[in-house]
Amino acid sequence: MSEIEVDHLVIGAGFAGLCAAIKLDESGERDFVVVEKDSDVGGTWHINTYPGAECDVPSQLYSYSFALNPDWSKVYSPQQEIWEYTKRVAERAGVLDRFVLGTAVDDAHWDAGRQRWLVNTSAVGSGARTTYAARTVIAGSGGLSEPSLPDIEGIESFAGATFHSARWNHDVDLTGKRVAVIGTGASAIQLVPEVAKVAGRLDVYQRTPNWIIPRNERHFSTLEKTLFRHVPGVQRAVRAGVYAMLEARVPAFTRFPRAMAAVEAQVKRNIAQGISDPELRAKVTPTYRAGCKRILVSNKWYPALDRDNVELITDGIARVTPTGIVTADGTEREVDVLVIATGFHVTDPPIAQHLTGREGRTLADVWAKTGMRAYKGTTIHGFPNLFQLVGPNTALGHSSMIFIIESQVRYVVDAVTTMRRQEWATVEPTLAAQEQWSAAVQRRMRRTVWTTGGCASWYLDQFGHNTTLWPGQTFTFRRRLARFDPEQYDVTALSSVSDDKGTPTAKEAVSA
Ligand code: N01
Repeated sequence: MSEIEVDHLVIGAGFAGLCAAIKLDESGERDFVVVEKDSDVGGTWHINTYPGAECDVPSQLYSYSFALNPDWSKVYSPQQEIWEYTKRVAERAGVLDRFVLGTAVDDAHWDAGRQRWLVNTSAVGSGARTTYAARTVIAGSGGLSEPSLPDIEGIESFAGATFHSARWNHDVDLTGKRVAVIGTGASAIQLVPEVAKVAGRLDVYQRTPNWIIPRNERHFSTLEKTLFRHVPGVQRAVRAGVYAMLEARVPAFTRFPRAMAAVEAQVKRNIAQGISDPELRAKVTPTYRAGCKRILVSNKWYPALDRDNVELITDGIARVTPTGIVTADGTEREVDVLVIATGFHVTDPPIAQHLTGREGRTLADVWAKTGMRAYKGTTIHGFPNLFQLVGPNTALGHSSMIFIIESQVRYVVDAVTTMRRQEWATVEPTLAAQEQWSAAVQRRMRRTVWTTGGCASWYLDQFGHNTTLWPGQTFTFRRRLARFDPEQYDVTALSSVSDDKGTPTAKEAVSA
């Protein structure tokens, strides 16, 4: 197995990994590789190709601040456009020569003697293995990358086609078929209206209804796009307006959940407009406070449920048989295709099983005991020189994750350039710093709608703590991460032990 020394190894080529690569490069930190198991850049926007996949954050904000796109076709961009945008940004930035696509990170462990992460990778398909010895690892593998499959009796016995929303099988023609969709979250509400148009019959299995607000759906006019492209400041002003509008909603989530009553009234109007049957209206009306689970955005979901070929089933699923689904009341509905839209492993990210820190324990082991914890959502005690993008308590339910990613990447780049300047080999947050940060975040959770709203959600971990979301405005997060703060870290100087084994640099190896 070959070994390559690099300064930085980035895991994942989605929005987070790509941002890290671009900003490392701009800062002069050019000796890095980005290892991505998928065959292209784009992360979730390359992988999620289910029909109807679109962003539910307005396009003007769902882009990098350093790469505005005047050509978005619509207020909410479709998946293909966002994926093409990430490709374009990567090409223009000139960083693709250091991307190792189609290669999975098998495991990574901290080698204290060499003061490096040893990262074992294997090429998808050929299985060819390469080890990278990296000073830092920047994990951008995403919180929504590993499908969570439901533990339903008999599901593996189903004889028809079955696939997860995030692994859509385009070879299966749904025209005229009997299709079942399990789950009614953000992915399901986008794909169900599209599948309903072609399926013979569509059974939608709902465990809990969501609050779904209407969306301002429209295409940008040629005049708007011309202004965005040619008149300085126009697009930035629109973006700032969208940002301010979304941030204005934060207090209702974090401090005044009762204000969500206004959202609930708006959703009820949306339901009344979309659904004629009172019984069906009752089934889709949630009984918990809006915002407790992610508020969804759609004009198509309720009308889709109202179609004659669609049935919303709210009896729990008892088991799956080779030919269909049996609900708790004993009814069996036969289906040809089973679509699993049950979300992702969020509070137990699989990448954590593959990272072994200073004390020989995996991050998954550490987090199994404490829940996910990281200093500023980014660095982790016991895991020197590891930077986690979209780490604990950095996700958002109200705005664009790209703002958070850029904030974290600034912090990481400041950290690695400080390390180089100060000739530090390692930085690791103190346990006290990490604990204080986590405790402060959890204190802020107490009044939030995610804690008080009366729902079970994937934001919460096995201890009932919300270790997923940032409980505040995004500009507060950015301010807290404005500069790397070595006073909260244990640092070690570059060791006298040379680890330069004359192995090729990242750029030489990738282009070889
Ligand atoms: O997943 P989800 P998703 N039996 O976890 C149900 C992002 N996203 O893929 O609510 C039966 O939201 C579960 O029911 P319940 C976005 O951040 C963004 O839809 O737990 N049902 C729920 O209905 C989003 O939040 C966009 O009771 C089971 C559904 O499955 C995140 O991805 C678009 C079950 C899972 O919903 C995840 O969305 C799409 C079981 N055993 C997604 N287990 C954008 O537009 C789970 N469910 C940016």
